[in-house]
Amino acid sequence: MKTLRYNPIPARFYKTTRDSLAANLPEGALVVVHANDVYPTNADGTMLHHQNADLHYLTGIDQEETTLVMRIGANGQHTDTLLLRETNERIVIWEGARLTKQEATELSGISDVRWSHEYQSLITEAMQSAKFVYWERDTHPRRYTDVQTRNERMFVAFRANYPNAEVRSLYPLLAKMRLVKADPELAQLREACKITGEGFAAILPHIKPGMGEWEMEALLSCEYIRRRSRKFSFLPIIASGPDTCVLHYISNHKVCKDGDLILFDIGAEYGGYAGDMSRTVPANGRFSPRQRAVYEAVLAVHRYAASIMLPGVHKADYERRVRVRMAQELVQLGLLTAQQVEREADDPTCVRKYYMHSVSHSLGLDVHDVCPPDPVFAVGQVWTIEPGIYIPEENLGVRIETDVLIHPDGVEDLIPGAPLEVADIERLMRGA
Ligand SMILES: [Mn+2]
Repeated sequence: MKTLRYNPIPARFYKTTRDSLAANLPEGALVVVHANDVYPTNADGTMLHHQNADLHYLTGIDQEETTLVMRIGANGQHTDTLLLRETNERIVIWEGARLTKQEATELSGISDVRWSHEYQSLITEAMQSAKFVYWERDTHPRRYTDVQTRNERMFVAFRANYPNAEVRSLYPLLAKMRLVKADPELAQLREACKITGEGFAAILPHIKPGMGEWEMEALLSCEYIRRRSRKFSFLPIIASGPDTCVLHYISNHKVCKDGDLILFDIGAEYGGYAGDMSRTVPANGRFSPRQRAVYEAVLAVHRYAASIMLPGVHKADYERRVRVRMAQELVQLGLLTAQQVEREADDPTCVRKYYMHSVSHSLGLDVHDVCPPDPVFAVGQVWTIEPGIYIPEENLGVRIETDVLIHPDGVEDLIPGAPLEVADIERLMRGA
């Protein structure tokens, strides 16, 4: 068996995901899902390969130039073929061994594994009986990019050969399936969250005024990778002082000062699954009265959000109720007036001046995991809870984010290893 940095999910899980997908597709459907490309940088340089999440979800194969082809028969029967980059001695010497057919079968549960040069003949053969084509095409509503993925590129070539094929989107089905996490996925997510929280707690005693944000990034990277994470699950935000109000600050280039807050929005990846956590701490280890007041306000909203995230609740209504609660806190802090809030008591959109994002997103293989357009909370879903208050005129921003699993009677914090309370943060920063 191939050894990996992470403990892989057993192959029977991937067989189950393919069975569920097939059960929701009509007879005569052809499913095609490609790996992501290895993206170029300059000259002969490349970026680290990041697998297509749907391919990972259906096969567990974390390797470039991989393709899953599924042919759906009657009553959810399906014939699956995995195409792999053919390995050779030169690849072994320069890049390290790629999966053998045997290893790919052990990881994915697919017995029919071929080399990728058979791709065209396989598609040609499959199209003789296919009635519908379900091609993996990322149609995430907030996706914006000029770069063509391998799935898109292969689709363009396919379209040229089969201009009349009836092509349908896989995205709605897979988004619905991926929203609810199975037990083996929860094990990976728990590990990603554990690494995320424990690694952060480990660096807290070392933070002090005069430290570069990049030094904190370096310490975190060390704590994550030594716990068998491959990398940050997204570009880490380590923002001090005025940049606590910049939502996606990632340059991490400043030195933090005495009296600054430092906002961390960070996560470790484990086995392809993402942790995502935010904590805001005082550079000198003690919150000022104003910093503390804002922190306690965000924490109160966080607690409220966690208390109303229950199975059956519509996410849109949950977001609205959190805005109502946030408005109370912003009035308390003197940032909004009671009159402003009263005018739109049911949904005080005036909170957007200081709280401009939503409170929760789904979490899984992707940090902002795929999700149907109007989700309803249900058991087995994993969401972030991340309210924030940002006051640029005071150089003061606070975000508190945990990842939670929904149970029948409420949510479970998947990152219990990182402090939430002011007293716990101050104690850990004293090294006590
Ligand atoms: Mn998040």
